[in-house]
Amino acid sequence: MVNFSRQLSNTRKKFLFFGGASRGRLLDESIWVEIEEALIGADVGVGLTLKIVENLKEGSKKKNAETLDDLTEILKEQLKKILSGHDLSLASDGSPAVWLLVGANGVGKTTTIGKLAHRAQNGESAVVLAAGDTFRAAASEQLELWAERTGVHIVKGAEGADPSSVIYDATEFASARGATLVIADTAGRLHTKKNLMEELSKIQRVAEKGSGTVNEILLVLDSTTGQNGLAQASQFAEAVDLTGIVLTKLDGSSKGGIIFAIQEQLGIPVKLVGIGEDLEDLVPFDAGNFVDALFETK
Ligand SMILES: Nc1nc2c(ncn2[C@@H]2O[C@H](COP(=O)(O)OP(=O)(O)O)[C@@H](O)[C@H]2O)c(=O)[nH]1
Ligand SMILES: [Mg+2]
Repeated sequence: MVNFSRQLSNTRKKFLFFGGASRGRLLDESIWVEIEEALIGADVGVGLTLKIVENLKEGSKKKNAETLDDLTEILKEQLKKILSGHDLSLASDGSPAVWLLVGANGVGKTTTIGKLAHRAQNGESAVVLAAGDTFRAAASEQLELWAERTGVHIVKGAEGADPSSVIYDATEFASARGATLVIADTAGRLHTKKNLMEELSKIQRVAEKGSGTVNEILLVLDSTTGQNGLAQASQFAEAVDLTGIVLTKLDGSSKGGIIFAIQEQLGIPVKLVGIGEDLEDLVPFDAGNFVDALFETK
């Protein structure tokens, strides 16, 4: 279990207002504006921040909060409630579950698939990778390297092939071999390109024509992009039934606060967090550890 302490060292700087010298500060009228500024500055988002501050005002009365420190404890409870970790699901009948990874270019989709294959291999599931990024030949070669490193099968198509059919083929291949999980790569796409977003809905439909069921559609978001991630997430959520977010590159990011805005505004849980470039650097999201690490004072 990762405690997020090291990975959040940059994001934590945005939450410094709540720690350090002013911790014992007595509550006064001006503190609410300062809290507002601190949360907005930490990428929590304007709408959610206003809501949080309202709740904090109420909570501070109920609990007779006297200092900033007292408020911070109430705030941490609120933030933990907003986030809640969720497991990734497999099909209950042993037929192949399909996990689709979608997102913009360079956010970490292919790397995350390698890490997921590694985790699944260590667990119960027999895995097949589907090289659904047929846009560039280099993309399936990159996925093939991950397949070799993790020792799982991969199904590829020719460059320019229909990604739907590659993913369909992978589910049939998995089914024939009794594999329980297909993890499918897709080409990176801009959330503003309508036809590419429609292609995603097609992939979802076709993947379910055979023996597979799409159990997870995971939007991969680069945590260093901050508020733009929210715009991406809402567009992707319109095109496909997102089941979760993978927040990558949290190591080094200072904009991890975006996680609250996504969860609150879209109701899509953050399921996994990428914390580096190696196989082991993907961890299940744990709200308690995450929030505690944000407010850690050394
Ligand atoms: N530091 C860090 N780098 C990552 C993480 N996930 C992916 N990357 C890097 O981000 C770059 C793009 O990753 P890639 O998987 O090719 O992105 P894709 O275009 O979405 O498939 C690569 O250099 C990865 O090593 C992460 O969690 N932390
Ligand atoms: Mg890729």
